Amino acid sequence: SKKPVRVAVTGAAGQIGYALLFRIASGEMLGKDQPVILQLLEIPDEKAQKALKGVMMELDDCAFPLLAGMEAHGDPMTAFKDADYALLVGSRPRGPGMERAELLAVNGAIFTAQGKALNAVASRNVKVLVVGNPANTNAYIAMKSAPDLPRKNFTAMLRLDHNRAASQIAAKTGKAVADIEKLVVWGNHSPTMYADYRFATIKGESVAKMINDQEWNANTFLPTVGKRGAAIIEARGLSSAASAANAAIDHMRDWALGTNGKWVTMGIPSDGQYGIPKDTMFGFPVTCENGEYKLVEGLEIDAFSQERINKTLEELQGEQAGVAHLI
Ligand code: NAX
Repeated sequence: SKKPVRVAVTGAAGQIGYALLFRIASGEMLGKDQPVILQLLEIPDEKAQKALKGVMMELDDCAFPLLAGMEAHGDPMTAFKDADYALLVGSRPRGPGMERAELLAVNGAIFTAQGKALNAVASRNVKVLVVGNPANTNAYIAMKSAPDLPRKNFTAMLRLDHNRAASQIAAKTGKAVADIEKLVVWGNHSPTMYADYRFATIKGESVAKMINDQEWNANTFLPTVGKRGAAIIEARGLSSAASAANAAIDHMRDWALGTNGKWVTMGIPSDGQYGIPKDTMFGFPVTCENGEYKLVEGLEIDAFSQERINKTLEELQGEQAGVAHLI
């Protein structure tokens, strides 16, 4: 049997944590033959630590055969020790009346500390996924705070946007969501993201030709995907949690186990492709193989797409400028 791998999860007592940990422990993320040790981080606050203990009691009560160990932590320096995977979910949500700059500053402090801790104690091959918002910029801060780790180890979650886009396309075309390939979401995990189905196919047929409605694309599809998070809050009274956890599982599983040539969307540090400045943590189409992602290069960018890409890039550059003093 395989040697257990160490999976660190932050914000482990939160909503997404509750939808995520049980699936990691049951083998849905890294495979049904891969034992895992969960290294769970919460803020040192007594209430959060107590809630975390409660979640761990429930994990115990599942008697998962693949759960080889479990630890509670209040400090990233111990939580990330030898971690092979790190899912950075915990962050400070925007409070009432909180300015964007303030949000960036408090999260900047969290992700510089966590980046430094990963740099100091994690496995040199650690695969990091940042879920906590603003996800792209938090991932950028963590990457910049971990100079001894390869840049490519740091990613941000765009997969929820990708899955949301796929689901909208399936509904529009009346086709099975499982048959959609070559979908891309460019840019920031925010309403400015650009979900792009120009290359997408369903059983080899062009989705763009099937839909053939630029008005729907610009005025229904993109706003629906972009504002889906707000629509969930409006309906549920709470932000997306199970779908976010599901996207995190999809992202990590595909990165670790491969996509068999299929495209998926990951937020990764740019190497300058598609005119995106180096190091910008940007949603791109990738394929994964042998534990590495590879950018899909050479796609044609038309005028409408360029305009959308510029807009989401501009937003990200604004966020990066807002945290420049931290890194
Ligand atoms: P919750 O508020 O339910 O849980 C967050 C947990 O993180 C809390 O238990 C809190 O104590 C903990 N935490 C805060 N700071 C921490 C730190 N420095 N170290 C360790 N733990 C810390 O939020 P939840 O609904 O679980 O959402 C978590 C994050 O995901 C939020 O930032 C949210 O905005 C973000 N999301 C990102 C998505 C994406 O697609 N990238 C989609 C869903 C979600 O909105």
